[in-house]
Amino acid sequence: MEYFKFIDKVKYEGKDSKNPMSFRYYDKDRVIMGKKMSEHLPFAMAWWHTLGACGADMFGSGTADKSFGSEEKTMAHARAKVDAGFEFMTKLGIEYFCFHDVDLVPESEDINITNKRLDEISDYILEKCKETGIKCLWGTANMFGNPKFMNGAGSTNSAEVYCFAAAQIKKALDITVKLGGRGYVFWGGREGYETLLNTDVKLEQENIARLMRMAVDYGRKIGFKGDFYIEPKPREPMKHQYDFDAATAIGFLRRYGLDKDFKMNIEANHATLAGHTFQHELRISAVNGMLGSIDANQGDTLLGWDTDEFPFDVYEATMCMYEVLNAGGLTGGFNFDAKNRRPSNTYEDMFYGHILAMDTFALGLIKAAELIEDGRLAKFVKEKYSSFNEGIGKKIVSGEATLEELSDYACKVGKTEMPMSGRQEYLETIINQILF
Ligand code: XLS
Ligand code: NI
Ligand code: NI
Repeated sequence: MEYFKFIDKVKYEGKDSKNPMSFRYYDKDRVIMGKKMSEHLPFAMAWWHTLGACGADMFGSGTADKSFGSEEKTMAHARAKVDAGFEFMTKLGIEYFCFHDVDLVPESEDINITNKRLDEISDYILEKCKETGIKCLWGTANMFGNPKFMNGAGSTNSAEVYCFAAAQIKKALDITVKLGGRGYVFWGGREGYETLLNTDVKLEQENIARLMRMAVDYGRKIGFKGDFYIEPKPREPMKHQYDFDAATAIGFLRRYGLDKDFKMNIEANHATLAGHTFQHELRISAVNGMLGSIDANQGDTLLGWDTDEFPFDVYEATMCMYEVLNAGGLTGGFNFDAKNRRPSNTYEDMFYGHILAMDTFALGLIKAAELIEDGRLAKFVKEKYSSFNEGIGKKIVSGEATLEELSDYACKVGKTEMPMSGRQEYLETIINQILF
């Protein structure tokens, strides 16, 4: 069955095209800095938003119909979602997808039944992958939706619930490996607390680390060669989440010796919820050698929650791609963890959302490459720190200097000059000049 009859294939038509079902900037074979756009930008569809989210919010039920012609919460519906999803990705030229276990099949109260369903659907997905060349970017286990995870999964107070979390991770890893996934994500939505009055933070964090360690051991045992990711987010649903931001998550991974197997999956909207820019989170991950993958969405500065909008801010996308190019690319990809606004409730809107996002990142890539080729930004930064290239600066950087020595140096100089100007406004002018 064909679900999206109104479009055969979304094609690149160039920046002046007025055809809403076309790309203005995403030209997959265009070569930028020696690599095809499609290689720079491994885009992924998020199973949960695109095939599952109907626009329900706290005040009203869904507006979009995602039944795909079958009865919801049945295996027939699960299969219809696979069909619709692969048709959708093929028509857009999206080569990857991301999933939670429970996005794929209706969850039963008995985990054995759910697992059987997962085996069945993943066989079907694997067939589709072979047929189309579409691949899995990453998988994950939803350990936040089911009521039993009310106190967390790795951080739960119930050892039995902890075992159910382990069972879900094991199965989600099996499927990720089966589908050739590049990565496996931990997003700890309930791994945190509402109040410290009832929380043993030390035990909870240690237990989360133990669960991650077991996941790594099992994953490597079954031949998973990809990266494990933590997707930091400061809050929502919990008041405080342990993986607050990249710096916190990286510190945690190092503390528990997990840093060799894990990288960051940075989501734009989570960065801003943490009071950072998207670029900040990417840079912190990159300088620690842990920039793995990206959840490419956008928040709303006027709203304090994870709105998961399709990204349209070219400035943000440019700075993101600037970080990614400077880091030498991603081992993961760009997952559109984004959903249509509630009133955008048609199949066409699903396409428009992804076209918008793909074009935004394509344009960001083009502009970031121009910034790098232009070279003024990098040159300025180099110059700004040039005092560390020689003399006492060089000695500091090499680690040879002592505090006494530096003190003697300062006392000898007596009075220092002001450091070189930061020139922010001049640099921002360069960005505008390249962008427009
Ligand atoms: C929620 C998260 C979630 C993860 C996967 O805020 O972004 O969707 O990406 O569990
Ligand atoms: Ni996400
Ligand atoms: Ni999110």
